[in-house]
Amino acid sequence: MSTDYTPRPEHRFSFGLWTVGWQGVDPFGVATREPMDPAYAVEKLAELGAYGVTFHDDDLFGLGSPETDREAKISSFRKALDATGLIVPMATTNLFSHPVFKEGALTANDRDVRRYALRKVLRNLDLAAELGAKTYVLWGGREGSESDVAKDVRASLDRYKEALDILCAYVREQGYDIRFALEPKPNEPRGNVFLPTIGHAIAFIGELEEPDRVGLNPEVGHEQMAGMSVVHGYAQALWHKKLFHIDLNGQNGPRYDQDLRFGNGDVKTAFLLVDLLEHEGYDGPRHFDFKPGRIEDESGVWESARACMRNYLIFAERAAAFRADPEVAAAFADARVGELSTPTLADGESLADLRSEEFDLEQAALRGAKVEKLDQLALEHLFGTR
Ligand SMILES: [Mn+2]
Repeated sequence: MSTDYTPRPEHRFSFGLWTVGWQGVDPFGVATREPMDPAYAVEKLAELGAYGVTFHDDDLFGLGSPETDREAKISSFRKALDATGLIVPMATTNLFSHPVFKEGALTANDRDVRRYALRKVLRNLDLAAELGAKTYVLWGGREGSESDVAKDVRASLDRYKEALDILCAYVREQGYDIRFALEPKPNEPRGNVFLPTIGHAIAFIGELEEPDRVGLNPEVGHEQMAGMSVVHGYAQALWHKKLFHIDLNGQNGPRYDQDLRFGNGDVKTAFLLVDLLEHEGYDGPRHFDFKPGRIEDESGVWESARACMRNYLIFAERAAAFRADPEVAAAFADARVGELSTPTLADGESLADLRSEEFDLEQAALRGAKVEKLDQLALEHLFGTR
């Protein structure tokens, strides 16, 4: 990783058009910034050192826009991609903004809405394939309910599975090199959203017809909204080989979805997450799904986008220094962190061997875990005092 913290294409940083293009509309206030032309966003992101840009269908062309208009907008976007060399690693569908999706999209009670939602995904999948996207994200923001009376959860999961099975079969039949990534979120905009955490989503994927084609796109803030450990969740997704894509941002605990720039919010978690991604060889895009503060003008938008990437590079450099420190290596050994990778039973060992083993219960119980020193060393590397 770079030590001058300058983002470059080889770092594989990507941004959603909806992030830098966010106009600042929130539940209490109207837009504070002008709409941003996607081609302009592409140029600026390339200038800043990103390698990729991602989009919802509706970020590129308004829902229901005439065919000629749609083609013109795609062509302008494509020209900007060609001119800058930026790629489209991921695309997704907006199944949440239009009022038609207010009660759900792929899991709406209204079958006609479900059929429309499926058509909308299929159409944008074709565009995603054309633009070379390898990952297709599904965030079911409206898939859920406020009332447990009015939603049959098991039927909803049947319909969610049906949709995923149809989409997987379509991608396979078309020969598209695309995998799907589900994005868990516990709530917001719905009172309760289906597949609320990484764990729920992984269990659901196991029930699909083509589970290998479906993984996760976990978002830092979403796991924290659910009160979950981000590092544990991402690590478990890696363990299941389901970490297809990531959404990096910042959040302060379980409250509304803050989408702060990466590094703002829970800094220690951000540091340990980057350590995990770098150390465990995550090789997908480093994708930011954040909202530049509503209180900023356009210069603040680019300042925060640049800072997302810079913070990632700083954390990566700090994590490498942490792992290269001999005192840290000794502290890892004292805390027996490596010992956990040794199987509990040796090869060929019998349960009789296990049962007959001598063990000084009282002595073992007295032993300290030696975690405090290791944790403090991690903090000092993060603080830059080592
Ligand atoms: Mn979010």
